[in-house]
Parts: sequence; C-alpha cells; structure tokens
Amino acid sequence: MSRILICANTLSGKTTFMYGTFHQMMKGIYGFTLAPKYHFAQFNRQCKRIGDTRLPLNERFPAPSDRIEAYTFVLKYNLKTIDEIQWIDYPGNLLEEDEDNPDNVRLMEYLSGTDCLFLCVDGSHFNHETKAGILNAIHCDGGGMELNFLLNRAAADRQTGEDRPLPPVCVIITKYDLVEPDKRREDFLVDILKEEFPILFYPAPQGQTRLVSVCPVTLGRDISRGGKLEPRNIEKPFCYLTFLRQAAALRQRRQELEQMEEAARRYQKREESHKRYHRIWQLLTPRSDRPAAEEDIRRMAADYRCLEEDLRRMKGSLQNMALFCNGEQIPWDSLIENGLLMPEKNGQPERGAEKG
Ligand SMILES: Nc1nc2c(ncn2[C@@H]2O[C@H](COP(=O)(O)OP(=O)(O)O)[C@@H](O)[C@H]2O)c(=O)[nH]1
Ligand SMILES: [Mg+2]
Repeated sequence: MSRILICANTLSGKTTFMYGTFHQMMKGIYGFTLAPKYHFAQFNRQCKRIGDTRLPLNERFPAPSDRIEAYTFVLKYNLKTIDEIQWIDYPGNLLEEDEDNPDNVRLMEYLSGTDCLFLCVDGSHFNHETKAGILNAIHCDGGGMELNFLLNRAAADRQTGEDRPLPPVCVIITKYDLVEPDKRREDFLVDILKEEFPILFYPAPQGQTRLVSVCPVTLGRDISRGGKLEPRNIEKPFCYLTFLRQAAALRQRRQELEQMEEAARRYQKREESHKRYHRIWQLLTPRSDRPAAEEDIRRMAADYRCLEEDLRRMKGSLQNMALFCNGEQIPWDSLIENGLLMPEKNGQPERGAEKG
C-alpha cells in the first residue's frame, strides 16, 4: 500500500486533479494502469461530467467536499496488481478548524504515514504583475501558510513525535491554462516556489534525501469557463511516485534474478561433474537443492526487460518536470545512478478508514 496525500487550499483544483489522474491512468501509460478499487461507476460519471461542455459549469466539476476522503486505487502493471494506492483528499479549509476536530486529527495521522505529498498551487495566483504580488497571493489566498505547516508536520512521526525524513514531494501547479504565456517559464515558477516553500529546497539533514519535483498541469484550456476536457501532464505527478517505487523494485528484481542465474549455473556445473564421475550417486541421491528451471528464469528475465524498458520510457516522459535533490536541480538519470529511489516499506500504512 502506498499513500498519497494531496494538499491545497479550497478550490485549488485538487479533487478535479484526482479525477483527471484517474481519467488518464485508466487507459494507462507504459503498461501501468490505475483503477478505483470501488465505485468505478461514480468515478466514471464524474469524469464524464467534467468533459461534458453542454452542462452548466456548476454541474461539471466535483462539489466541494466537506470532509476528509480516502480513496483506494489499484495499480497494475501489465494487468498484474502491483500496489494499492490510498489517495487522501480533504477540504482545503480543514486547517481552520481546531486541532481536536476529528477530521483534522485524521488528516494529521494520514500525513505522518504518507509516502508522497502532492502539494497543489493554484496557477491563477501566478498572474499578478509583480513577483511580490504573486508571492503574496500564494501565501495569503493560496494556502501558503497551511501548506508550509503541513510540510512541517509531514517531517514528524505523529505516534513517536520523532522527526522523520520528508517524503518525496511533487509541487503541482494546477490550472496551468490560466497562467499567462509570458510566465510559463520553469525558472520563473521555480523561483517563486523557492521563496514560498524554501524548506523544500534545503539540503536534508545527514543521511536523508529531500526529493522535490515540480509539475504544471491542466485539465484543459479555459475549462473553468466552458472549455473542453483536454488534460495535459495530469498523469505525471502519479508517474513520479510510480517511477520512484517501481525502479526500486526493478533493482531488487535484478539482484534476485542474478542470484537465481548464479544458482542455476552452479547447479549445472555440479550436475555435469556428477554425470562424469558419480553417475550412480546421482541416481541414488535425491536432489533437494534444484534451482528454478531455465525456462522460468528466461521468462523472469523477459519480464524484467519489459519492465525495464517501460520504466526507461516513463523516465523519458518525466524529463520536462524539474527535479530537485537537496536543493540542487538534478537530471532524472541520477535517481538511479545515486540510488535515490523508494523501496517498498515492510509495514503497511493502515490507519484511518477507507472509502469503500
Ligand atoms: N482553468 C482551469 N480550472 C480548473 C482546472 N481544474 C479545476 N478547475 C476549476 O477549479 C475549481 C475547483 O476545483 P476543485 O477540484 O473542486 O478544487 P479543490 O477544492 O481544491 O478540490 C473547479 O470547479 C474548476 O472550475 C484546470 O485545470 N483549469
Ligand atoms: Mg475538493
């Protein structure tokens, strides 16, 4: 089980973004698909409404939620289940409630066990004349205060109270269609994010890694004024998490495969020497250490190569997302070279009720 917590102010576009992710990931990308574990029909109807330009605007988009929701998705690769994804969405104004509000308590619990944080910044805030105007809009109206607070809490274990590494973060600039063309420059956007969320661009304490990606997304040009559903980049934040997890799994698989091949080679050698010198013993002694059959190893190696190729293509598609490690912008290849991936946890984050 992997958990994603999506944080943003009310009306930043986080619930619509979740439907957009499902809309794109249902058909899948590079063999990976994401489907709701429950209530496909409801998800499907909501996606259809978002895309229906005949409907009045207030009927197209999801109604604002008044409580925290935990959705469960199933991630498959080549139709084999590889993970369950718990996606936590909450009403943006929840943090205005007192700390003992039950939903607020649940949010903090989810936060401390989250594997990836999606932090949404509403693209419409980037349209002020000056940099100071933009920063002020994000900090005051765009939930900057609350988002910084959540980052602060995400780096602590709620149960033990101890500090923990910040999970990988993807800063999602939603409604990118509303950002004026002259402001759609990576360096400009990143500059603003560095000022509003400086902590994301600090080197992590010794022994930890702080991984942050930045991804502008849109559900479609002018969709909030009646435009068509034409998602751009929507699946990429999810692919970021998938890549971090699955490239780590691939590494693990390669080690296993190498061990199996080595065991098969040793076995083969022994068999040959048995044949030559101790044919009689070979017949009499039951062999319990028989390694995996060559055919199985060949099939596993073929599966491995297929996944490796798909992850290579996925990495290629993520290149236009800026990626930072401990404050330095890094190329995507160095995630693998420097082992900055995200192995599966042993325990499963199972706190909180699931929507089912
Ligand atoms: N222009 C534009 N508007 C969007 C986009 N995504 C969402 N919206 C608008 O933002 C509103 C709020 O979105 P919602 O997902 O409910 O925000 P939430 O409160 O953060 O969950 C929607 O009703 C849409 O009008 C987008 O990609 N582009
Ligand atoms: Mg919402």
